[in-house]
Amino acid sequence: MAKAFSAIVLFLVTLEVSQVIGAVNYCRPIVANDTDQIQFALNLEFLEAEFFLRGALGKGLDSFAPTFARGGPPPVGARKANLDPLVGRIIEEFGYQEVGHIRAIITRIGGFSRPLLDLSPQNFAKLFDEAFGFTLSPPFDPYLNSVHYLLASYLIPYVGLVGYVGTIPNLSTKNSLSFVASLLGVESGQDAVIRTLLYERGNQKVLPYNITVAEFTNKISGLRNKLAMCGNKDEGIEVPLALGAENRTNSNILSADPNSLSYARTPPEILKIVYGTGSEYKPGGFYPNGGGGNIAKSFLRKA
Ligand SMILES: *[C@@H]1O[C@H](CO)[C@@H](O)[C@H](O)[C@H]1NC(C)=O
Ligand SMILES: *[C@@H]1O[C@H](CO)[C@@H](O)[C@H](O)[C@H]1NC(C)=O
Ligand SMILES: *[C@@H]1O[C@H](CO)[C@@H](O)[C@H](O)[C@H]1NC(C)=O
Ligand SMILES: CC(=O)N[C@H]1CO[C@H](CO)[C@@H](O)[C@@H]1O
Repeated sequence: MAKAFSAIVLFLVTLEVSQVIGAVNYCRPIVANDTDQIQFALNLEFLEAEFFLRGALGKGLDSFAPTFARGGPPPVGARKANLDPLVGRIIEEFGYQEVGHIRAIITRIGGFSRPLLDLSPQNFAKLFDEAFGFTLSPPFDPYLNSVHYLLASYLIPYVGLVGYVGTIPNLSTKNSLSFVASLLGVESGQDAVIRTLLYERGNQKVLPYNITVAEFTNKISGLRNKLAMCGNKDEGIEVPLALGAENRTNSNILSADPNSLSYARTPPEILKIVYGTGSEYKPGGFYPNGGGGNIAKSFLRKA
């Protein structure tokens, strides 16, 4: 009797949770044409361009390509980061690469206004607190030094990379395929460089916290998996053997599946992560007002 009762309660609770989460959980590709799918990536390219350019140089997209934002508001909260010369040079180059990606997307298929981006230390601090499940003290500041900035950067190109991997099988023309493949190539290179720089520092403490760089990456990856709700597609730089390449190594400089193939994410999964809300219908995080383009907007309309 008690058993049956708790089974019913469990059923009701499960029902309630699944209604809150939404009946459809998109771990499968969505239906959208090539234009909309490629344009979706512009959301992440804007985010990366602004974070990298402003972090390295203290000025953003509008200083290099004023028309690309199409009148969208400037990001809030970004600052020049206190980077060492090597990291500064690398991030500056990444920033220019994102300007190129934005140009390529808007000249080939057209763009949309830059969405409002929140690059404030408070927004990063909130995400990092969520990743750890407690409040870091003092609050995490992405602009404090190279290690902090690299950890903040760990958050971003990887999401672009898995997004491009997810987009490719669903594209219909050869032109689109070759274009997205070329964007993916550079995006994955950026992610690899960031992860390598972090791996070199893997066992260092991220001062002033008593937590290593490797633990930070594991927590951030864990948060992204949790927000996206589609299983393990994201791994830190040091992992148990069972997650390492061929089960033979704890190093995990590249995050990949058991056959060392890149993980893929759908647009809804990506929105769940970059909104920081676990819901593609509920903007927040880096995009306080939500993303641009037909795909992101279609979810906002249904919110
Ligand atoms: C792609 O779909 C959108 C609607 O989501 C439509 O406005 C646009 O015209 C379509 N583009 C092409 C090239 O079919
Ligand atoms: C830092 O953490 C380690 C274990 O992760 C612990 O042994 C050590 O006591 C901690 N140090 C401080 C100052 O809290
Ligand atoms: C690695 O271990 C997992 C289980 O943890 C297993 O599924 C997989 O086949 C193993 N891979 C190799 C190459 O042995
Ligand atoms: C445009 C396109 O190819 N859309 C397909 C993406 O993938 C889903 C699921 O496999 C299909 O239903 C769409 O038709």
